[in-house]
Amino acid sequence: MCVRLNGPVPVNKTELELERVDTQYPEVACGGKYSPPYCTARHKVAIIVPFRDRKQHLAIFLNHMHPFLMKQEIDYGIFIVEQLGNANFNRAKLFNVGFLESEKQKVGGWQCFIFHDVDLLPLDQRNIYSCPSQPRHMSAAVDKFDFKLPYKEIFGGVSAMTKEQFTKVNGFSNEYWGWGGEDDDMSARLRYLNYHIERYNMSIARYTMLDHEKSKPNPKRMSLLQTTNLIFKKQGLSTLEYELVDIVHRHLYTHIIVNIDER
Ligand code: NGS
Repeated sequence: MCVRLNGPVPVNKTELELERVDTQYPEVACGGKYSPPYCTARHKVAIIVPFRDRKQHLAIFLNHMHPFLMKQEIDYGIFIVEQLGNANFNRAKLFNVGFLESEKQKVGGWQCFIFHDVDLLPLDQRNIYSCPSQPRHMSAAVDKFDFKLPYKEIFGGVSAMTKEQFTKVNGFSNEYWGWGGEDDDMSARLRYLNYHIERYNMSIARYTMLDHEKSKPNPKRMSLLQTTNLIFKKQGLSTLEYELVDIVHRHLYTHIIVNIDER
């Protein structure tokens, strides 16, 4: 590490135009990639962000994340995975798509994956975007929850896994359509393989959440969670199906656009 990282970082939540933000940060290479010029980065990190209909959030997110990550001197790329159509949103399946597609890019070789909601912004520069030896739940202290951990097993919001950890648990489940449960399913997958979830200290793992309407909860989430231990090895990355519509290399992000069907 070449620079000293201080704690709190300012947040700009005012309305921003995505097209305008995309003209900022000349240090970032096409597709939202960055490598520190004067140090050899210890980590090669892909940030995977599921997305639909949140252009304003995306502008604020990119405007916050690039300067934040560049200061950490990591080698990183930001991948925005957009679900087309009006079917229920499937956050977990989009993570699986992002994992596979980011690997297929010309600049691949990611060892560490950060699975990131677009509406969460880290507030402390010491919250390093890397993957330790155990999976890390990054967004432990969110303002919406009064900066307290809602429950011990929570793995939602922002989480980090190595390529090996993610592959061993067979990625996320593809079956969670609508809000809730998919992160608990991943938490259970990790538990079944004897991983334990790590967290930074609550004074570091601080995030602010952007305002949005509550999404439609998935009525099947509790029953799906009952089956995780029986099916996780057979259902996940290994059974992922999607139609890749386009990949666009924008300045501040790689835009992966997909159709996924709810069956
Ligand atoms: C739990 C959900 C998780 C979710 C967490 C926090 O109840 O998927 O709330 O949600 N689990 C179930 O519904 C089974 S939040 O308010 O941050 O959107 O991550």
